[in-house]
Amino acid sequence: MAKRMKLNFNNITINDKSSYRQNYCCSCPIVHPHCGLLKVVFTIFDSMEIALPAHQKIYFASDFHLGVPNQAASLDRERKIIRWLEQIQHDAHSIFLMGDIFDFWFEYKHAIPKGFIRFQGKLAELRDAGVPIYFFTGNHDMWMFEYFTKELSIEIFRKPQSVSINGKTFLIGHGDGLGPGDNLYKLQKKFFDSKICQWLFARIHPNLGIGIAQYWSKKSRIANTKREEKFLGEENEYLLTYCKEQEKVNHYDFYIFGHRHLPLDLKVGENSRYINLGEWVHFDTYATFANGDVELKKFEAK
Ligand SMILES: [Mn+2]
Repeated sequence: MAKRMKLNFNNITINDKSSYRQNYCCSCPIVHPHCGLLKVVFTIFDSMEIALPAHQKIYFASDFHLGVPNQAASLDRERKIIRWLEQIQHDAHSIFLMGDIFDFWFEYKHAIPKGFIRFQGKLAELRDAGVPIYFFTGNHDMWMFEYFTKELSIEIFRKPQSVSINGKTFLIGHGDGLGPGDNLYKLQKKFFDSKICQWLFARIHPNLGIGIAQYWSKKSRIANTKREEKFLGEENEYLLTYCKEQEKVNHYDFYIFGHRHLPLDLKVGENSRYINLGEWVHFDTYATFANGDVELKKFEAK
């Protein structure tokens, strides 16, 4: 039985399962009875329930990539994000920040990286005003540990989460490492996620460690892409493939992910949609949930 834990947020219950459970498509856990191949393993995700009052909205955004391509451009983007937070705070029931918020982040035992102070201040103000903020780690900021939770009372999630809002079901997460292929990345993620890797990185002096990380960061896709990402077609959008596979096992009304850097609103099944949040370097897109529906929007759309 899952242990139910009441958090200090209004109208929100989090099912705190002590371990990850896995669900198989039939009784044999390893080999598929029809094709003989290793079976796809589906995860039953930890779940959260939210009761959303009629006059409020839930906001979702991801991939701010604060820090790239340089300090001046990042600061402009940070100010834009603050304008967005100021605009939404009057009706925000809660805010889901869904990964790659920072292009690089590492918490040392007694120090955090310089910068992004306006953004952190704004998050503090929202939290102090009672707005719940949920922070999902992305592949660029997976090294967030306890600081945001201790300093800002912001819950950190490292894996996709199943959320029920007024009876609608959501699967939400950053989106990295899901779907077919990209095995090298999945292996890398396991390594970077490991305690030993994090312990070793923390032993490097920050002048060097953060310097190396920023060098790598500047080589990333988003720091070097002059134009936005393009739609690859339904067959080649791996997160859509993931949603369709997941839908065979567990139905969700909405799948909300980031990571793809392309705002998308695609049909997964008859009553199921996949929404990608885009990013804030080219698109400035975010999603809202209100009145039983998810809408993808652009901030300061011309
Ligand atoms: Mn990203």
